[in-house]
Amino acid sequence: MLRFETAGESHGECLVAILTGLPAGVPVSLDAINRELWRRQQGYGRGGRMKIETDRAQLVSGVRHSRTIGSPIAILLENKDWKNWTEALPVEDIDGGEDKKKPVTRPRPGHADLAGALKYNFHDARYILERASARETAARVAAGSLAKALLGEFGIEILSHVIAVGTVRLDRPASWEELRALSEKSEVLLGCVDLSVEEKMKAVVDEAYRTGDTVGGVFEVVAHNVPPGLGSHVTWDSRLDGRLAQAIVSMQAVKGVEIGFAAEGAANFGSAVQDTIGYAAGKFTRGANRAGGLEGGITNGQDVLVRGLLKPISTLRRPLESVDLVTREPALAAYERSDVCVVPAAGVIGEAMVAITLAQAFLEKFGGDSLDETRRNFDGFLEQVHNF
Ligand code: EPS
Repeated sequence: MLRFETAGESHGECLVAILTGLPAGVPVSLDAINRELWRRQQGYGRGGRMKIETDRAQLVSGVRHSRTIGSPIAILLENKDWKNWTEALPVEDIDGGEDKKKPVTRPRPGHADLAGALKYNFHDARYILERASARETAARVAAGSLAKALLGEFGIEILSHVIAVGTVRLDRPASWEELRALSEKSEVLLGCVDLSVEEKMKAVVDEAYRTGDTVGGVFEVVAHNVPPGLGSHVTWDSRLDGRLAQAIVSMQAVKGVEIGFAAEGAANFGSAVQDTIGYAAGKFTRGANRAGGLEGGITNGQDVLVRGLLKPISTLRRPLESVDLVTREPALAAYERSDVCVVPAAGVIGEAMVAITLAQAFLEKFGGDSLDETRRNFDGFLEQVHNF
């Protein structure tokens, strides 16, 4: 079973990702992991923190001579900002340390501050926000890049793009070639495949900057060349659509998920929504891919399409009304610095979450302690489908 965990706080020493269950023999490239980490840090609308951090993966176990060896893979990511927080967030309490703390007592509406403070019984939301912060997603992306490495061995690729920022929306499908070109860019604006739409998205972010506000949007993750047969209809928790939904909504600031053209489907008659089935040249064909590559919770061989709906970041330069946790007096919510728009970064994180979830389903189906064994099982199944 492929399992992963992350640890680490936003202004602590480092982030940690542990991935267990990858077969031995998967090729691993540090450059490829670091490229994914770089992609996550990009996008118009990022705040001051991204100027401090340059995320680089340090692999401390599970990979030797550029291949996995089957043991748990531990990845460390340094928080460069930690040097500014050593006195505010020490591991051990120190004499006179009280003055050095940076308590957050004015919870931000929309952040985990208040709910977390109530739950964990802190009158300082600092202890909550440090872990709730989307900084944690750097560790997810590092783990996801290893899941991508496994899937890549079987021709499966996963990319993303931005389809909406605020009310500006890309109203046409993006081709796989466009997504690939986007992923290879050395400068990222808003991650939209259409430059004229991207300019309009930029204007929305500029307006948010001007007014001390923030803006959300929608990203789409596409998994390409996915074999049929991942996931299952037989139990509620083996349905892959549900598992992908959990993976995406677990991301900070994501409040909704859509598989395929769900919203459009809900507004139309069945005859216009289902993907018709044909047969040509010894293969089943489909009239469209409105189902987003999943039927009955099982991949059907079409591209898997998953969208995440991201609310605007909850830390606002022009803060909203709140109440002080200690005095209980009305107060404006805390603000130090923040991102204004993170939709392109969320797309990259979404890729990681989809990659991990697909890799889990892939290994459930094909298993194998070594890549060779996994490949034999995979090839055998493809042959069975071919001869169906
Ligand atoms: C975040 C607040 C900001 C973001 C951070 C998420 O950090 P800081 O409080 O240090 O300014 O930059 O995102 C990241 C650090 C990152 O790597 O994506 C929050 O509160 O969620």
